[in-house]
Parts: sequence; C-alpha cells; structure tokens
Amino acid sequence: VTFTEKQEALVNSSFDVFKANLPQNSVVFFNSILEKEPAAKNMFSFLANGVDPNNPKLAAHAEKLFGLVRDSAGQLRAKGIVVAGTSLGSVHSQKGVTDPQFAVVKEALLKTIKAAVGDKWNEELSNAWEVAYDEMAGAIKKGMA
Ligand code: HEM
Ligand code: ISQ
Repeated sequence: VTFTEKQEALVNSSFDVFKANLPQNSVVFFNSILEKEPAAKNMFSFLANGVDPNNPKLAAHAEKLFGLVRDSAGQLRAKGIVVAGTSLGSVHSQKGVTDPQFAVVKEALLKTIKAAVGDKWNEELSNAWEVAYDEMAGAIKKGMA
C-alpha cells in the first residue's frame, strides 16, 4: 500500500485533535458503535455500566485503539505494510470478533474523527484514516486465523 507523508501528517494532526478532547470523543465513539451493534456492550468489560463519561477506562481504551491506527499510518508510510502485535489476534479471536464488527468500528472511528475535527474534515483526511484502519484490521485478522 502506498501511504504518503501527507496522509501520515493528516492522521497525526487529527489524532492530536481527537486526543485534546478525549473523554467527549470517546463517548461519541462508543455511542456510535453501540448504535449499530448493541451486542458490543456485553463484549467490553468496561461497558458494564453503559457509556459512562466518568469512567476513565472508556477513554483509555479508545485512546489505545485510535493510537494503534495512528501507528498503522506510521508503519504504512515507512514500509508500506502493517504488522500487529502478536497478542492482538488472540485477544480478538477469544472475544469472537467478526468481520462485520470490524466494519462497525471503522464507521464509528471515521464518524468520531469527523466530529472532532469539525470544518477541517475532508475526503483526503477521511481516506487516510480509512486506509490506516483497514491495514491494521487486516493485520489483526491475520493473527486471528
Ligand atoms: C481488546 C485494539 C478492533 C473488540 C483490544 C485491545 C487492543 C485492541 C489493543 C487490548 C485491550 C485494550 O486495551 O483495549 C483493536 C484495534 C482494532 C480493534 C486496533 C481495529 C483496528 C476490534 C473490533 C472489536 C473489538 C472490531 C469488536 C467489536 C475488542 C474487545 C476487547 C478488545 C471485546 C477486550 C476488551 C476488554 O478488555 O474488555 N482491542 N481492536 N476490537 N477488542 Fe479490539
Ligand atoms: C476495540 N478494541 C479495543 C478497544 C476498543 C475501544 C473502543 C472501541 C472498540 C475497541
């Protein structure tokens, strides 16, 4: 996959905007996932009490996911491929994560970035996140097989 320096910069700068308002953006992210996939509530230990904005675990887990997609962008720009940590595949296969759920999380991620960056949003930015997410998801799925 070809991933340009500009695409990496778009992901990095919007990740920083996402992080600047992490608790609120995490709530947008989880609500968007649960809207499409209510069953996800029972998959995440930290959603036992619903989407509680005061639960710091929500923000911590959301930051981890967005951070890994950001790392994916860095890997793509540097070497054109993404390698996922070895435990990531087993975590997700143990939880029984499916392909459609990967698509739900992707849509939620794009929606959250769009809401976070406001009028800085454009197709190029969205596409950069999409490619970085797809490649990281592909690397995780390989580890699930
Ligand atoms: C756990 C990353 C996609 C469900 C984890 C963990 C990481 C991670 C790092 C370890 C625990 C943590 O700190 O959160 C990712 C990345 C994804 C992805 C980078 C996509 C590129 C998904 C999808 C689902 C999912 C599509 C399905 C809804 C889970 C669950 C756990 C988990 C249920 C265990 C959470 C818990 O501790 O309760 N994921 N994930 N993940 N992931 Fe994902
Ligand atoms: C999937 N995997 C790990 C963490 C997550 C946080 C929020 C939504 C989905 C996730």
